[in-house]
Amino acid sequence: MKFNSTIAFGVLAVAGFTAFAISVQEAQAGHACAIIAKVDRNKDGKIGRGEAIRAGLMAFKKINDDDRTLQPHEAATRHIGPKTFDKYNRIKRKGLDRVEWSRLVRDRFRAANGDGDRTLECDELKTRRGHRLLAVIWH
Ligand SMILES: [Ca+2]
Ligand SMILES: [Ca+2]
Ligand SMILES: [Ca+2]
Repeated sequence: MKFNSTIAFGVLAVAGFTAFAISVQEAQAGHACAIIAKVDRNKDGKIGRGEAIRAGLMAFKKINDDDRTLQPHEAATRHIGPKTFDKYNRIKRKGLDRVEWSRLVRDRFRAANGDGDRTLECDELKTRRGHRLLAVIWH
């Protein structure tokens, strides 16, 4: 009985991951700009750095288990490989904490902001770098 429920949980976990993967793919395919409506606190139709970091922290909460940091397998669901993980994980004995995660989000925001102004516009979210930001703020 216990064995069966373990399998059922595994199936649910995989189903959940697949559902997430599809939503990110959908976001990247044609609805990249849909995230703007979701995170645009000041209603200017663009994503500011603070808005991106706030959204990033909501994504953090979504993918984290009940501890305080992200382990590599949790971060991997957001296209963060071992090298990137290690680069941002300054305090090595734990996973990525909220401060370290926010640095990663901030750097991806900056990288995606091709025109160098203060905000991300819809077209900037459709680029490869935009997708990389999307992966860490989608929630
Ligand atoms: Ca905004
Ligand atoms: Ca965790
Ligand atoms: Ca911009």
